[in-house]
This record gives sequence, structure tokens and C-alpha cells, in this order.
Amino acid sequence: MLSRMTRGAFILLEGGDRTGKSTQCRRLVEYLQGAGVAAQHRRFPGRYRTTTIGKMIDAYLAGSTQLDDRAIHLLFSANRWEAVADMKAALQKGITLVVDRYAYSGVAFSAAKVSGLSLHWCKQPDIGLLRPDLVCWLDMPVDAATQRGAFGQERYERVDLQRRVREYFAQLREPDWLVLDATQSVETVHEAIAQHAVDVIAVCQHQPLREDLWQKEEEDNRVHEQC
Ligand code: DGP
Repeated sequence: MLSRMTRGAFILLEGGDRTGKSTQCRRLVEYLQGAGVAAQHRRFPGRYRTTTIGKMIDAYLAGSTQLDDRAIHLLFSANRWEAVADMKAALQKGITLVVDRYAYSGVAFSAAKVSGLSLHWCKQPDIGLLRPDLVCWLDMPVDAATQRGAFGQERYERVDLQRRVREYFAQLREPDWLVLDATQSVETVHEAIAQHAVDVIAVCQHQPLREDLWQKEEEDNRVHEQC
């Protein structure tokens, strides 16, 4: 007998600080649940902050510990890897995950630091992670984001760094990303995300999970090096 088991979709919201990701994640989960879709909210490094690695990241973000830029980069990545089993289990149960930040933030924020870590180096530890079915990039000029409440309170909330983060998101952007002007109203942004999310959930429910983040690019690089 053919299995009628369907999987949930991995929907990711990415972007700089204060672009409205958390609000949009909550709105999308509420909308999907209201429409009868099993959906849950995850955030990095959020729910997974209870782990030893998560606590180290918290202490670093709060400024109570200092770490080498490479060391904290690897910890952020390890925090994603330790979440994989939980995420896979949820997706395979048919639960759609709406995720606030992931490896793209990981690369953009680390590469944006003055120590000048390359994009190539930053991507390495996340190669082979679960690949999102939909990436929504909430994009807005940094000057507009700084006008939003409480900007400047966290470690990375500096205008120069956020500008470089935005540039790195632009470099990481893939052709199938949904790019949203995050200066629009909450409702307008929500409607665009919700419409795409519903389409993606329908398309990917019978497809296997994609555990190959940045893998193709890495294989292409290897072939190129061998030529
Ligand atoms: P948030 O709780 O989403 O506001 O994230 C806290 C800060 O941590 C934010 O400035 C972005 C940054 N951040 C999130 N994920 C990563 C990551 O994987 N690597 C680095 N270097 N920074 C990250």
C-alpha cells in the first residue's frame, strides 16, 4: 500500500535586526493554525537556548562572555545541528515549522564582523543541514530599522554591522527566495508570506525532506577544483 503520510514544510524568515521577523512568524503560525494546518514556531538561537550550547550563545549575546569570532560561529552552527533531530521529527509528523533565523543569519552576521571571515569559510559548518522549503527575506534599509523600538540594545545592533549584514544577505540570496519590503505594513507583508506558505506546504507535502543545505554548491566547487 502506498504511504499517505505527508510531511510539513520548513518555512524560514530571515533578515537583519528589527525587520519584523518575530511578529511575522507569530502571525503566520496563527494564520496556518486557524486554517487547520499543524504549524509550530521555532527560532534560532531561541527554543534551543536551553541546551549547553544555547546557554553559551546567550551569555555571548548578553556580553557576559567574550569568544573568538570563529568559536562563536561554530557554536551557532552547532546549535542548529543539535536541533535537527527535533525539527525532522516534527516535519515528518506533518507539522509545518515557521523558523525565525537560521544558517543564512549565521553566515551573514559572522561574515559582517570586522575580522573578515569569508562567506566560504562561514558556510562550511552548516553544509548538509535541513534546507528550507521557503526562504522569506524581510529586507529594509538599515536606517529605517534603527528607527524601530529598542534598536541598539543587543551586541550586533550597530548601524555599520547591520549594513554589512544586509549586503551579505544579498549575496546569499537564491533565485527562489521571497524578498519582501519590510517597510510595508505588517498586514501587507503577512499576506504575501501566507500566500506563498500555503503554496509551498501543498507542493512539498509528498516530497522527501531536503538535507542538503549548500551541498550542491560545495560539490560544484570540488569539481571545479579538480578540473
Ligand atoms: P535574535 O534573538 O533573533 O534577535 O538574534 C540575536 C542576535 O544574534 C541578532 O543580532 C542576530 C544574531 N544571530 C542570530 N543567529 C546568528 C548566527 O547564527 N550567527 C551569528 N554570528 N549571529 C547570529
